Amino acid sequence: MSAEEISGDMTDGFHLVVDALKLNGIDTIYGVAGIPITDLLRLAQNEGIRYFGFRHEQSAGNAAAIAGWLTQKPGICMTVSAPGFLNGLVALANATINCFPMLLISGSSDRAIVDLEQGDYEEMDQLAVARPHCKAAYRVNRPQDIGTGIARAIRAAVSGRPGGVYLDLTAEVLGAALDAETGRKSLVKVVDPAPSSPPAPEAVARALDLLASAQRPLAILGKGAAYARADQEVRAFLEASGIPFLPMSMAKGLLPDEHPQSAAAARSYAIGNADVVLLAGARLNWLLSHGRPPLWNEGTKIVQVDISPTEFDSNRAIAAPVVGDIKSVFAAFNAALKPGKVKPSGAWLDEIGRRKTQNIERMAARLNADPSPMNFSSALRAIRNALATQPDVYVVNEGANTLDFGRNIIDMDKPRHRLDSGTWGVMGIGMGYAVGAAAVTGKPVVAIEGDSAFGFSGMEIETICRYELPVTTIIFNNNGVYRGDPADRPYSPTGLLRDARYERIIEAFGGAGYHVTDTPSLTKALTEALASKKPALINAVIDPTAGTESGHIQSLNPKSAAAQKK
Ligand SMILES: Cc1ncc(C[n+]2csc(CCOP(=O)(O)OP(=O)(O)O)c2C)c(N)n1
Ligand SMILES: [Mg+2]
Repeated sequence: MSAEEISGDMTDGFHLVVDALKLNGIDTIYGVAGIPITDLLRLAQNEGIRYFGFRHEQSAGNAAAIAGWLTQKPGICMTVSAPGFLNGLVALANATINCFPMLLISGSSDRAIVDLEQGDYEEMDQLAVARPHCKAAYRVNRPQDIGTGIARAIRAAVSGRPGGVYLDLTAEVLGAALDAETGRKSLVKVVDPAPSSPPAPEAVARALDLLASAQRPLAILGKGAAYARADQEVRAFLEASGIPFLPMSMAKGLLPDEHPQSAAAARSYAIGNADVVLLAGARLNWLLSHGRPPLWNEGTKIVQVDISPTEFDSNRAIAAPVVGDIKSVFAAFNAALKPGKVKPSGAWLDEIGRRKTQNIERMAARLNADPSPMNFSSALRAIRNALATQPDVYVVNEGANTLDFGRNIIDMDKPRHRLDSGTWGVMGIGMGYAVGAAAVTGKPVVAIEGDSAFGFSGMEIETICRYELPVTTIIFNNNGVYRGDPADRPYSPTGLLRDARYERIIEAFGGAGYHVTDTPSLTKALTEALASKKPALINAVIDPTAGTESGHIQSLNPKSAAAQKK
């Protein structure tokens, strides 16, 4: 059937889904077409919703997830049943672990057949599979429930701690008819989908008292703080109190990296020696060494601001928990902060400053070197130079060494402009995030990709070219995962094809390809690509011996206890 050919007094599942999405301000869908959602996608497009069709559902899901993080509206990914759903599920799980609001909406096969395992086309109990991997999962079984199903899914994704939500739409429901009036009445416009959650005054007082008692306070800002769009409130509090801060990776730019209170260049010293840490929208997970020694001091007291109370005491005791949304909490902090009440000691600020200068000088020597072939530092310096005058550019970054060096070397000036592998350190987000960011911001995107990382979503270069998005992909081509094959070990588990000409991939789709082997050419290619506002791919040849195993997290590789006992 064609979804448009229905008589005036009747509607159907296809129309109700589109009407419900539009009613709730959803204007973009990312997906891959097929049974049973093809007509749904066509109809959505006819009704003015933008549709981005991908080459793989994981990338469509990643685009939706990052769109959600950038807009505070759930990003929508639509897929076909079983295999398409499973491909999208990785992105849904990744969105959930990163607290990005996203909806994975998948068509599903005939429930009567699926539930009796009678072997339907793309048979799978998708709801059961999805449930452990997302924040909430729902199935709509009747057309008159579509409005409620979408409303619940939207609210679950964006309220409280944001996350991924799965919505199962059976083929039967999509095709089912309903009289138009009943259909209209069944739609739900979600009122205040992410209600603010102001903190309790006593929690605010406890937090400020603890910070006031500190000689050596430190703030750690997570991507939850960036998501909250509390840019002014957070900055005002940190500047009024003078507390030095560290941004987690995707919180870079919440305050500019150049800000004098940034302690990023003295990270270990600052964490290890703080007496009170203000943790805002960041979790004490592996990325912060669980808040434990040796990085952390046992005696450090922690103020934790989080939307989710179950986060407190997750890894160590929290002295001053503050439940609430970051914007409301920092507004309350600002209102309650008396001038001079919180005051880091001069010695603490001086020591952080001294170590920052020392570390920056040490890094400068590495950054200013110009080895041939390029290494991570020199190539990133070339990129940094090209980006220096372009603070609007969104930076996507994945890989191991490419990610770790990239995080340290590429400064961010604006909030929510750095999009990377996140909580899981996952590979494969690159091209999906690039498309999602370009789609919702209309701004240029530069994706800095390890050659292995790029491979996970590389076919989406065609998607980028098809939609003519202003995305420049830079591949750090060191012939492998972490580094190239050693000469005496071809086909090593970490090796990739030597000297691959990745730039020719984009040329196949009409984009601009560059092959660069030195830093001036890299800066020039990137500057040219950004000026063109068109799809480009720069194959940057990096010394295959430059990377280290696992980048900066080598210590997480298991070591054989047996070998150590020898
Ligand atoms: C989905 C997924 N699969 C595998 C990994 C393991 N892994 C971590 S980094 C990485 C690739 C690193 O190589 P590359 O992207 O080329 O970066 P480089 O260190 O060479 O700069 C891989 C495969 C992962 N993090 N995520
Ligand atoms: Mg590599």
